[in-house]
Amino acid sequence: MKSFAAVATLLAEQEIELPSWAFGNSGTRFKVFTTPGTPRTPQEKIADAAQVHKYTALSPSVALHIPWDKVDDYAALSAFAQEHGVALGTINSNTFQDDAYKFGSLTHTDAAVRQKAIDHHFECIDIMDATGSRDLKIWLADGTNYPGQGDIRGRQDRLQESLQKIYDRIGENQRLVLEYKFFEPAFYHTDVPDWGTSYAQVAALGDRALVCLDTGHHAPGTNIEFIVMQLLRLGKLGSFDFNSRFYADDDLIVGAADPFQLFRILFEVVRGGGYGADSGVAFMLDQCHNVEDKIAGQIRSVLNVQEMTARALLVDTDTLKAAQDAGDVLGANGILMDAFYTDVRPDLAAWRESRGLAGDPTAAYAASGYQAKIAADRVGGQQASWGA
Ligand code: LRH
Ligand code: MN
Ligand code: MN
Repeated sequence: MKSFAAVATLLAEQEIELPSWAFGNSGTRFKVFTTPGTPRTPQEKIADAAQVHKYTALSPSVALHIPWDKVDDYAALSAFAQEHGVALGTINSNTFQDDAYKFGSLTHTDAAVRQKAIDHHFECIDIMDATGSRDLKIWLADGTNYPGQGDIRGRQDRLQESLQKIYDRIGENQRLVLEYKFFEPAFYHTDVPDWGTSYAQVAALGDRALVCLDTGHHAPGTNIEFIVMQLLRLGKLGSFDFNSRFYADDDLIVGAADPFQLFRILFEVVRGGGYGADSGVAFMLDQCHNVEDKIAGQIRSVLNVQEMTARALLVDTDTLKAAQDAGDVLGANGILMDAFYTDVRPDLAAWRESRGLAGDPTAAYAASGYQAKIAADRVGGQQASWGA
């Protein structure tokens, strides 16, 4: 196995974008519990996200969701973020909450509805220009509930046409990432259900169109690291929405349900050249904290990603390759498992301290009094417009 010291410089490159909506109240269709101190404005969400970065040095940017984070002046919002030590990142479009989109958005049979959805993306691109954001992330709720309800081929063709118009509008240094999800809210078919469809759609657009992989958007038992490998191999992995799930799109804390899966994913990311500042693969969280404290939940999340990244980096790839080539099945498996079973927490704590951070970010945040202060200051916090 490699030594922790040998991988520490790579760890310093890690950046994990936080979703603004993780800081709002969220829940299920059964109940949304409120949390004291919940942000009331996009500015307060950004201020909370900045706390996560302050204690972990892992999350220098915050993703916005439009219109959930609608403001009058995005350049001013960007300046506000900078003052708090973070930048504004990915802009997420939202075509899943208007009545107009009941039967689809970019795939709709009515050209006027499609244009409304395209115009919303143009507005998102204008926001990106004001905030300096690189990525436009598109997730579509489009789909049908019953066989025969829609012409699934026609919908795919209209999707391509709509995406092309959006892609043509993004700037030279901007990218479009298309997220897939196997079901929900549509249950019979979804227009972008899997990586293959997302790949086919973005490949037809051009180099700056890529796939976004949300770890919670696969059927149980799916080998997600295989998809990671394939997309990296094809040069089309643009970004991750990290979270974890037991059943469907649970949006639980990444690495909480299955840290081994997160390790396997990160191992393939590293293997495929998807790790590091220049890799072009953006790490993001896409989570909700329904019953736990949100800022502490985000701190736990980025630390989970960091821990599994460190373990993935520890794998002795030369020895692994030799074992693989020699047909040493158990030897190869053992090399991977050695790295996975290594508790990197003490090394990470010491390394943080060497960089002027608290060894235990969770404890440092808890001791700061920030949570009590926002609970006292903020009354009537915002509900994230997103249930389960
Ligand atoms: C859809 C999704 C998508 C949305 C977010 C709130 O399930 O993963 O990324 O933008 O949740
Ligand atoms: Mn997502
Ligand atoms: Mn999701």
